[in-house]
Amino acid sequence: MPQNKKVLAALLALGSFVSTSAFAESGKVLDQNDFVGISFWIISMALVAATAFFFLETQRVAGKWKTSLTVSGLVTLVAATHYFYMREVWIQTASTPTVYRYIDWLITVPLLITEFYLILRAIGKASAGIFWRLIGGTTAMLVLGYMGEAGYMGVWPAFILSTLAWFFVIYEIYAGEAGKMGTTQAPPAVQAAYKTMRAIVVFGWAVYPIGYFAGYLTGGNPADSMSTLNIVYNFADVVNKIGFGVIIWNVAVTSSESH
Ligand SMILES: *C/C=C(C)/C=C/C=C(C)/C=C/C1=C(C)CCCC1(C)C
Repeated sequence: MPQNKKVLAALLALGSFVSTSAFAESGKVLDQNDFVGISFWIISMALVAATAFFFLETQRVAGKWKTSLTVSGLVTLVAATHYFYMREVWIQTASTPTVYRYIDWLITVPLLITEFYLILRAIGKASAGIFWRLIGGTTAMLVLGYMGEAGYMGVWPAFILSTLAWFFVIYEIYAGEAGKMGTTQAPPAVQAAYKTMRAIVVFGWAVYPIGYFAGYLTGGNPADSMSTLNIVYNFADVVNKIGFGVIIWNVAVTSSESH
């Protein structure tokens, strides 16, 4: 069965990433009181499990849902790999792995936002404009966020401009062309999923600017601020990468079984 072989190959590739370590030769291990490090560890494993799950479940759903589920698995695969590195950076150096975090986001966020486009395409004729507005908005949001966190730009202006780009994306999925299509043309189960997914882009994604704010804009002790920033970002990734994928999995399975 070629389908099974493909899934198996993907899982083997995943397995080889599990041992990936940025600093294999240094002797430092996870400290039992390092709760930020522990959160990196737990989430990296949850992402591995979620990836295996999404890839395996592609076999169970109807053809038009397979791409959506595969993309969910790619998001958690890319994130898992980055989490192994981020975990090591944190454990070995106690510093914030900003560059890995943003490389991860720069790949996973466009993939996540593409899920809206894929869902709309599974139900009708979605225009390419929808796709490019979603990709453009999220990319601007992330580039500006990185410029703030990495010191290429003031932390406040980066925060404000990045938030505006996020609002632009929210506008598109609520009141723009995507929003209209997702809430009128789709069958009820898909409409429900679409609405939950866009609520995640508002409420789940809102956790990231809160993390940024806590990390850079409260004027608190830098070490504490960085611990809070990492815990908040890590928590947000569980909701927005694994939780988001589970919603897509649910609508894919429900809609496949009802045909
Ligand atoms: C899997 C990773 C996801 C879904 C990451 C999402 C990240 C954001 C929504 C970040 C947003 C930001 C702002 C709205 C303002 C401050 C800077 C950011 C980049 C943290």
